[in-house]
Amino acid sequence: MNMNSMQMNVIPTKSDWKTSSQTLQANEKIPIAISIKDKDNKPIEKFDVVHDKLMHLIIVSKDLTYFDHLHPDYKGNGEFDITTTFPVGGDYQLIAEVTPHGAGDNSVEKHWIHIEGSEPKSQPLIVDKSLTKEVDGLKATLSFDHLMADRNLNMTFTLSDSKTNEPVKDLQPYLGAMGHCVAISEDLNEYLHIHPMTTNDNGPKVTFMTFFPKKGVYKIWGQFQYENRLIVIPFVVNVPEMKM
Ligand SMILES: [Cu+2]
Repeated sequence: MNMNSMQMNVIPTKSDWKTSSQTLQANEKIPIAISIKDKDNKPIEKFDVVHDKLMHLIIVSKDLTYFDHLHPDYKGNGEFDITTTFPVGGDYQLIAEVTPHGAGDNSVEKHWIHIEGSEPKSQPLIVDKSLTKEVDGLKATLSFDHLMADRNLNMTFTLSDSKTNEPVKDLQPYLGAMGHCVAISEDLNEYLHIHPMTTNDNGPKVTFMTFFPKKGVYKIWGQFQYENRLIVIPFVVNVPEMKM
C-alpha cells in the first residue's frame, strides 16, 4: 500500500550510492550501484515487489526540467544496479523507492550527483495557467477535487486522443496500474510517488489519491501507456495552504 499520508510502517533505511568514476560526463553511460541497508548498516536482503518492480528510481534535474523513471536490477545482498546517461551537465537528484519485506510501506532514498558537461541555464518553474496539455498524441486535463496542502485529495487525469478528440478507453496498464504519477516540490524536498485508485476502466479518467505535505509549487508527471507508447505528461501546480 502506498499511502503517502500515512507512512507508519516504513522500515528505516540507509543507502550507499556508487558511480563508475569521480567525474561523470553528460551523454556517457554511467553505471550506478545503490545499496540499501538497515539502520545498523546491514544490507537489506528481501524486498517486496511493488507495481511489478523491486525498485523504482526517479531521476530529475535540479530545475525539474529533466525526468526519468527507471527500474534498476536487483543483484542480491541489498544492491541494485542500473546504467543510464544524463543529457546535459548539472546537478541531478536520484530518488530510489523500495519496500523492504515486511514493511508495508515504501522507503525513499535520495542522492545528488553532479554531471560534467555544458550546462544550460536553469529554467524557472512556471505554474501552468491551463491544466490541459498534449504530449505525443495524448491529451490530458488535470483536475483536483480540492487542491490544498495537508489533506488527502483526488487528482484526476482525463485523457483523450489528440487526433480524434475521442475520450481514451483503451489505455494500457503500465507496471500493474493504469498510470503512475510522481510529484516533486520546487525545492526538491518533497517527493510523492502516487499510484491510481484501483479501477477496471482503461480511461478516460485516471484518479490518484494523494497528499501534498506542504504548500508550494510542485511539478507533477503523469505516466501512461497508450497505443504501445509510454507517455509522460508534466504539469506545474501551486498547492495552496489548507483552508479550514
Ligand atoms: Cu517505477
